[in-house]
Amino acid sequence: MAANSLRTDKIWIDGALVPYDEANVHVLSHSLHYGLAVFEGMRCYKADNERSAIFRGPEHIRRLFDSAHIVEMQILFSPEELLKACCDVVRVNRLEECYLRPIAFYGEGEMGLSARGNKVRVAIAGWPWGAYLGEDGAKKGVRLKTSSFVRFHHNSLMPLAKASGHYVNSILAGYEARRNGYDEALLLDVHGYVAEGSGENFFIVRDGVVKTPPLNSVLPGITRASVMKILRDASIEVVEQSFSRDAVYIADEAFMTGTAAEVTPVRELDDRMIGGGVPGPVTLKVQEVFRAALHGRDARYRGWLHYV
Ligand code: PPE
Repeated sequence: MAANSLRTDKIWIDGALVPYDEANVHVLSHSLHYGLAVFEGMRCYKADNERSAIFRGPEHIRRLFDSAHIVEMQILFSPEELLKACCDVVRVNRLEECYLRPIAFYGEGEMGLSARGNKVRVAIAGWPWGAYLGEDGAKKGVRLKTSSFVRFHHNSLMPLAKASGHYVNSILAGYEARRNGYDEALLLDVHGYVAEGSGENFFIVRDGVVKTPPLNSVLPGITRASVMKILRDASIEVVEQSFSRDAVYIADEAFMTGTAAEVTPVRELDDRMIGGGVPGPVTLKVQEVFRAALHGRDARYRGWLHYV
C-alpha cells in the first residue's frame, strides 16, 4: 500500500469526529457517480503568538454555502457549526499547520440524474500539505503551458461554485501540462482570454499595473481577493480585465494565487521567459506581505485570522 500522507487521528463527518479508518462512504454514493459535490480548501497556520488560525475561515465557509446554493444542494449544518468543526479537526489532530478540506456530497439511496432524495453529507478532514507547486516553484517561479483544454463556459458549469465535477477540466489540463514537462497549465476561457491555472488564479504585472481576469470564468479565489487588497493597500493599481496570452508573454511579472499555491511566481509561459525570468519586485512584495498576513505579523490583516 502506498504511504498515506493524509492519515490523521480523526475526521469530522456528519456532526461527529470519527477515527480516520471509519470515515468511509458507500460506493453507491450519488456524488461519486456524477461529481455533484461542493468543497473547500483552506489552510491553517501557526501565528507568531503560537496559536493556530484558519486563514479567512468564514469566507471559505461562505463560499461553500454559495457553491451549494448554486448547485441547489442544501447543507443541513449552519456555517457556524462547520467553522467550529474545522477548528475541532485542527485541535483534535494537533495539526497546528495544515490544509483543511470540507466537502458536502450526496449519500446513497437513489441513483440517476433526477434523484433528489439522497442525504447531503458533510465531511471535514485536515492534513499537512507543503508547497503546492514545489518549494523551488514557490521561490524561483513556475513554468506554465497554455492548455489545449478550455475553461468551461459559465452556462455549462458555473465557475463561481467550487464543485467537484469542475475539477475534471482542471485535472486533465494539469495532466497534459505536467506530462509535457511544465509545472502547471494556464487555461483560456471560451473567448480565448486567459482564465486561470488548474487550481490557481492568475495575475500579470506590466509598468506597475497589476491585471487579473474578471470573475466570468474563474473561481472567486479568496487568495485572489486577499492579494488584491494587499496590492491596493500598497497603492499598487489592480484591474480586473481580460487579456490574451501574448499579454502574458510581454508582462514584466506574473504570479498565481491559491490556498494551496499561496503566491507562486510564474517565470515562463509557452517557453517565453516573463520579464527577467525571476520573481519581480511586485511579486516578491505580495509574497512577503501575504506571508506576514498568514502568520499574524501584519496588524492590518489580523482580522483575516480565525483562531482555532
Ligand atoms: N481557481 C481554481 C480552479 C482553484 O481550484 C483554486 C483553489 C483557486 C482558483 C484559488 O482559490 P483560493 O484557494 O480561494 O484562493 N484551488 C484549490 C486546489 C487544491 C487542490 O489541488 O485540491 C486550493 O488551492 O485549495
